Amino acid sequence: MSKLKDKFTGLIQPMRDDIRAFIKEHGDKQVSTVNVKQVYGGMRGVRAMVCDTSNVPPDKGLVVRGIPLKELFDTWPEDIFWLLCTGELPSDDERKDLQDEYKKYAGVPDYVWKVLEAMPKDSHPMCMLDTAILAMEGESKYRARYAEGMKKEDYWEPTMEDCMRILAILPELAAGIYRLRYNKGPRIAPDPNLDWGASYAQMLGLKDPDGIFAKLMRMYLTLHCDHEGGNVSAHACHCIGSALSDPYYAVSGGLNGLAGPLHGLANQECLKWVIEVMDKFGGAPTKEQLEKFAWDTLKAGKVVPGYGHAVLRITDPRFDAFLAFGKKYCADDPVFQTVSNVFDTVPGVLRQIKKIADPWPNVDAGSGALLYKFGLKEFEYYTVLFSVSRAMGMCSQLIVSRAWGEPIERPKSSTTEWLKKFVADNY
Ligand code: CMX
Repeated sequence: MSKLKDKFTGLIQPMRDDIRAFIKEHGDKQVSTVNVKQVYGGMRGVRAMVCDTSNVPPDKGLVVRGIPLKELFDTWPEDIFWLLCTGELPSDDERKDLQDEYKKYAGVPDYVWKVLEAMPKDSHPMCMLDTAILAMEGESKYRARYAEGMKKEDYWEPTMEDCMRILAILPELAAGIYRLRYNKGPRIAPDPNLDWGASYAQMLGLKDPDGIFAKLMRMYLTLHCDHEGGNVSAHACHCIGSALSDPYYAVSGGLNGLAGPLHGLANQECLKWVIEVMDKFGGAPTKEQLEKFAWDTLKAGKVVPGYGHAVLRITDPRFDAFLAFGKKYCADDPVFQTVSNVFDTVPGVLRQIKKIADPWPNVDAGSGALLYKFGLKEFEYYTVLFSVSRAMGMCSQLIVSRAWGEPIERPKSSTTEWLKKFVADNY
């Protein structure tokens, strides 16, 4: 048994007992109310689901299992997955065991490459990634065990096994998609001596003589790991998983949500916006030029990508981490300087628009400039990097929900007619 499985096994019964006792004693206590605006407004702020892997206080940003993200900036992604699942950071020994598990589960099957090679040459890399994960569904241990009549208490175990397989192949799969989609030459085989993040960096095949890109990749994969349960991708994955669809279905489905421009795709849109403004003004623009470009974007009815958030009301700490990394390693780079100047300018513009609840940068505002600097210039690929990391959050959330026995998700919808009648009858 892997050390992660072993550790998690010990956590399950206390977690089940705790949740069951809590529901039994306090099940009828009210935690949230819902008004008409929220019903029509994407359920914003409605507390109606559980996620114990992380939470996002609006004034703090991501907190992973009680640890604020700013204390985790230098943590390796392997440690983050362990933390998400167990609530504790691993020892060196435990991290090594998890890395060995990834190696055990590694290896993208040939048929997956054939599926990807058969897709149209201009397929979006997110569509390729999600298709590839779905194509592997036949491997699901969860589905096989369910068909054999596995007991409900055991659901988490093959869920974890499927998740380990998905996480183990993701860097190789994502790097292979990069090389195939952008004609970068043959795929690069994984180096078994490298960690999860460095191995992904190496398989992308970009020049990295000083190992700084590998460092960036580790940080990138750490920062994007999870963002509580209600965001589109986590929620989609969770909802699919609640029907007991296996993790291949659920993670692929969740990542389809990440591919939306209001969510994970904003990182491709963001750097595009920065490059457009630089092209327009022939280099790093002045503050006045940036302000005008932001206003022009807004007047054209478009969003300024990378700014605003459904939950956060501060500068995203993930943005802070990228900004600090950029200041350390690429302070002279004009694209990075522009990103930094956008940060000094755009919030002042967005603050003047009353309806915008959060004028501050989110995670997507800073990462692209750094990737660009290290030669990863294909914007459309950026959400794939986000996905490799976010799969850790999705997988850990699936494992935890299966472990405590969360039921199928089924909120009640209403027709507009019903809502109008309800208001007329009751107010
Ligand atoms: N530029 C222009 N308008 C913005 C804006 C921005 N950056 N942020 C919010 N608004 C607008 C909304 O579009 C909305 O307008 P309408 O009422 O006309 O539809 C209004 O302000 C109110 O929105 P809000 O309550 O502040 O924000 P929401 O919770 O509705 O939406 C988000 C949040 C992220 C979708 C929105 O801020 C946005 O579109 N930002 C730009 C895209 C982006 O960066 N997305 C990535 C988010 C991080 C992630 O999930 O990966």
